[in-house]
Parts: sequence; C-alpha cells; structure tokens
Amino acid sequence: MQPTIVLYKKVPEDVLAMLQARFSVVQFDGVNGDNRAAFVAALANAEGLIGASLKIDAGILDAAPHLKAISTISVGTDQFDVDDLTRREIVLLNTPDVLTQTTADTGFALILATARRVVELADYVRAGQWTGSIGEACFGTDVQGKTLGIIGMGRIGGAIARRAACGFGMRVLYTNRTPNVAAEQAYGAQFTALDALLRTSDFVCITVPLTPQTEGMIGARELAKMPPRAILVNISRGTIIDESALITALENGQLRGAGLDVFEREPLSPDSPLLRMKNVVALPHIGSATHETRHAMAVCAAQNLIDAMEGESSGNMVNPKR
Ligand code: 8YV
Repeated sequence: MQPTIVLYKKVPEDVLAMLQARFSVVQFDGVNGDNRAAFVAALANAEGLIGASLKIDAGILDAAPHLKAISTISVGTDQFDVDDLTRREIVLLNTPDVLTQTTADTGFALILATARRVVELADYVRAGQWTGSIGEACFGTDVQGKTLGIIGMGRIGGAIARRAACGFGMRVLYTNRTPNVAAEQAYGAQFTALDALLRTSDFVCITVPLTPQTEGMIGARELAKMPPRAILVNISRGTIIDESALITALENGQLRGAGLDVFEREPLSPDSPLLRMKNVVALPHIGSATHETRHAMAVCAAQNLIDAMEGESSGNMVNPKR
C-alpha cells in the first residue's frame, strides 16, 4: 500500500505524476476557510506533506500523527516552527538553489524600476500625459556606479551582488551573520556594520530570511540613518521592515523611494498608503514567480519529499537529524 501524502498547493501535471507514481496523493489547491477542515482531516493518515504559503502550526501537526516529512515549495521556512518539527521528528525540506537567480532578478528589477521611476512614468504615458520632450520632472537617478548595501549575503544576496558589481559597476557593501569571503573576492563586497551600510548606501536591498532576530530589524531608527537619496528594496519578508515606520519615512521625504515585493500583510490592502505614493513600486510577491522557476521549485520539492520518504538524505534538509 502506497504511503499517503497531502499536497496543498497546485503543481504542474508532470510533478503531480512524480508524486502519484509513489504515493496516494490527497490534493488541495490551496487551503482556506472552506476546505481547511477537509485538509486537517486528510492529515490523519498522511506520512508526507508538500505545498507552500500556509502557516503549518502545532494544531495542524497535532492532526498528523504519522507525518514524517514536510517539503515546502519555497526557500523561506518562516511558515514553520522548525524546532517543533525537530522535536516531533518531522524533517523539513526546502528549495534553496533553484530560485536564487530569478529572485535576484526580481530584486534588481525593483532597484532599476524604483530608481528610474518605471511604473510611475509608464502610467504617465498610458494616461496621455506625455505631450512633449520630457524634462527634469521625469528624471530618475542612476544605478550604475552607485553604492548598494545588501542586508543578508546568502545565495540571493550573492546573486544580487554579482548583478550589481559585474553588471552595473556598483560598489557593494553587505551585512551578514558571518563574512562571505566568496562575495568579497568575486564582487569586491565589503562586510559593513548595519548602521554604516544604511548611512552610506544609495540603494539598500533586504535579502535576509525572516527569523526572530531579523523581524522588525528595519524600523524608524534604521530608516532615519538612510540619506534622502536612498532607495529601500525588500524581496525577503515584509515583517523585516516596520511598515508603518516606512510609510512615515516616505511621507516625510526621508527616502527617495521604495521597491517592495513583500509586505507585513499579504495581499497588500488596496487602502495601503504605500499605494498612494508614486515613489513606491509595489509587487505581489513575485520573487520566484516565473514559469521556469516555479516548475523547477515544484520538481525540487517533489524530489525532496520522495527522497525523504524513501530514507534518502537530501541536501535540502532544513533540520537534518542530529
Ligand atoms: C514564494 C518565496 O512565495 O520561496 C520563497 O520563500 O517567498 C517565494 O518563492 C514561495 O515559493 C511560495 O509560493
């Protein structure tokens, strides 16, 4: 008899076939108020769980007494209490490498779009306001040759550093729990204390994972250290920034602008003050959202689960057995 797994995010047909070849798959195309009870009930016999974008809390885990492995179709693991999973001897697997370049592209797209006012000026053209040769009122700011401060020099931060240094001749500063010698050697990245990074960067890009240590790390005090010419970009998790402090800083002209792919609450409310600001580019958490990358993530997550359920070690284990 095939082990039962619960799939709680829609995956491409070929990936579903990978799973159905090995498991009895109970599928949910997302979990919401209407199907949550059925999702929890399905966990009673589940030995594996695969999906994304759902807080997997103790209540859910208590309903899954036979669960051995959870494979998240994401690099972020903030939807999980990893220590609790380890206590329960449930292995967690994620998809770190397959999305690095695409997510770094999103970060750099936000740097360029915010610096050159792409969204605002595209709307200007669409609204028929372009009636002659543009002047200073439509000028943006250069990216090439400027200073980029990266908060979190992991895989995605390193990929952004490559784009900045090799593609745009930017000076790269970074802060990280530990020095990243590879990035220093390859891109001339300079390990910098957070306050100094905030004070001297023209662009600041947040790529740290959300942890108890990083939650709220960019608040009013930190924003006040950034010069008015600076642009803040966040492609990590919204709650790393104190969003109300960011709104105040933007309203007070403390920052040139912000490029945001993530928010304290998602989807972002249409009433958010951020959406009334022309110097804010707001995206719907599209970090890894290309056809190619989301397919690769789903394949990676499915293979992670197959390996884990078959007792194979995987390099994508978040909480390897000690
Ligand atoms: C998606 C992400 O939100 O990988 C992550 O941590 O934030 C994004 O890739 C995630 O894959 C869920 O769809």
